[in-house]
Amino acid sequence: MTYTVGHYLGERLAQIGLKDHFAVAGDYNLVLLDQLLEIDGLRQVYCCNELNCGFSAEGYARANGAAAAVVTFSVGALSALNAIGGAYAENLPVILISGAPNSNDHGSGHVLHHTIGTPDYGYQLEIARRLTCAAVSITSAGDAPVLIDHAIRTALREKKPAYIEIACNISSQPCPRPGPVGAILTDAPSDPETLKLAIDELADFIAARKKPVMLVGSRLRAAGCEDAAIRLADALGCVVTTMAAAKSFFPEDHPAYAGTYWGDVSSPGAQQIFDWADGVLCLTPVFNDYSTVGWTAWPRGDNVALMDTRHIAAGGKAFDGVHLRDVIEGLIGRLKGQPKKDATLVEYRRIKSLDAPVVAADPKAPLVRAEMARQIQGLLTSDTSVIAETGDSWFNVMQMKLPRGARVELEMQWGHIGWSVPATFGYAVGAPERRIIAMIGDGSFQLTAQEVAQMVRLKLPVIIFLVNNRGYTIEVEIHDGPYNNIKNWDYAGLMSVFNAEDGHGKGFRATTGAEMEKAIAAAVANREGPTLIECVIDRDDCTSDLISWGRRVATANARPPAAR
Ligand SMILES: Cc1ncc(C[n+]2csc(CCOP(=O)(O)OP(=O)(O)O)c2C)c(N)n1
Ligand SMILES: [Mg+2]
Repeated sequence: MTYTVGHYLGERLAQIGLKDHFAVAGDYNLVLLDQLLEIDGLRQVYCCNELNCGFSAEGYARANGAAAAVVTFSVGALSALNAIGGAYAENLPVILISGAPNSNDHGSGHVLHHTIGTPDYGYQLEIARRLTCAAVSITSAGDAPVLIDHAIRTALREKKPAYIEIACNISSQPCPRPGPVGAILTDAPSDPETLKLAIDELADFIAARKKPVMLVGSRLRAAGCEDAAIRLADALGCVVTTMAAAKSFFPEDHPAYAGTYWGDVSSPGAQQIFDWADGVLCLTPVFNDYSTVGWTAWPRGDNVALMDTRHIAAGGKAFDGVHLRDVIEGLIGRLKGQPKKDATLVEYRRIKSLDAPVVAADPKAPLVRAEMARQIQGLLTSDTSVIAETGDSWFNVMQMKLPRGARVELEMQWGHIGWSVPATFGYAVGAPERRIIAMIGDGSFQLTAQEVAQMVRLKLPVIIFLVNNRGYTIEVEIHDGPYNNIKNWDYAGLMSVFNAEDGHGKGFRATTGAEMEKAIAAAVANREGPTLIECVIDRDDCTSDLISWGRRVATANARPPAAR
């Protein structure tokens, strides 16, 4: 058998730990798909459309560290690029692979199908360059190994998406086999001198403060520093809070954990302790308008030290070219044997109110949000992953208490509604051993609903809580109008459509607590496919946090233009 460019690409994907890749077929990628099918241990998983294909890969990367999506030129790739923008925003190395025009057509003046109708096909590569950390076009087999390696290596190093387009007549061309995977996993080590200076500065920052707190941000997983952050917290002894987008990136049963810091929609006590602190150690934060609650809760100034993936800033100085894990290890070494900086933890324990137990609602009463959230909380185990969609699902999940090991997946930087359906599919493909629960608003679900059919196809026992509040409630709270009302669907009924003649998905509609409980029991028992539970609640029944946060964000949006 001739070893080909497509084999090379597939083998590299398998080498970096991918057991699956996501695909939608099209004539520019069919031969490539044939080549990829021949790679041992690399399954081809199909999606209903390319937007979903991109988001499925994004979800898989969350479970598995990296992912790949294969699409056809323009009509496919331009849809997938939206999800690639999301992967960039969310720091996930998703490799987007697009079939492309025959190498003989490039520069020939030919107009081809699936293009914008001009003989220049370079626009897709140009767009991809803006949305990825590396974008390459392969029009000769000789260049393929170096270009493929460059794209994958850069994506893995930067934890950002990369783009590879392959001319449709090149993927079956002969190509040497790839060497050891180490060649694409290499990374420059921290500069030792800069590392020492950065650690000195951080150690001074901490020494000069009596009441520090630690804030964990959403790039911690991409930085590979979740365990290191726990050890740093142990060495410091102070309160640790997570940012909303970093929910589950620090164990919630850790004695120093004080919940989510999110301005005035923080967990009880978290904001008070934050405001009382005299220093904030920020690990890999993302400060945007949402995370700062419309810029009302933005830690900055002299009392803030930033510890980012490859960048440290403290005491008015900044350091680059160091790895966060090296910085954390060095800092832990300096803190060894020193008295704990536990003032914020002592104070937090004094002001923290005991969690009032949530009382079950009357099982026959109309279902309300609080009862729905209570029942979902009851499902969480240490092997659960909750995928929460943009909308009130964010705020519902934020209030949940996670057992150690439970994960929450959010897409707070990109915030594409509908992301969660394909991302849940991709996550379930990547982590079949976990209990996977999705919380999705009705409005969001309508964007990408068809990907539930792929969960049916692969018999994935995902549990979907579809919150039917008859509209875009999160937008109602930010700025209401007729555009926030949506057409109702028979969401539970969709499952029989997706099952067709061979599926085992189940759909239930819950209008009371008792109906929801029964549906959950059936969902847990269904190991042959997804279960969708449509939770019917009132249009205005949302968390109070959504209302407070929505008002702040609306105020930030409504700032008048500055005078020039
Ligand atoms: C692709 C995309 N289009 C539009 C929006 C704007 N948007 C943000 S939230 C939202 C409504 C979400 O409604 P739903 O899923 O029903 O959640 P709820 O707030 O009702 O819980 C919309 C339209 C978006 N974020 N992404
Ligand atoms: Mg809704």
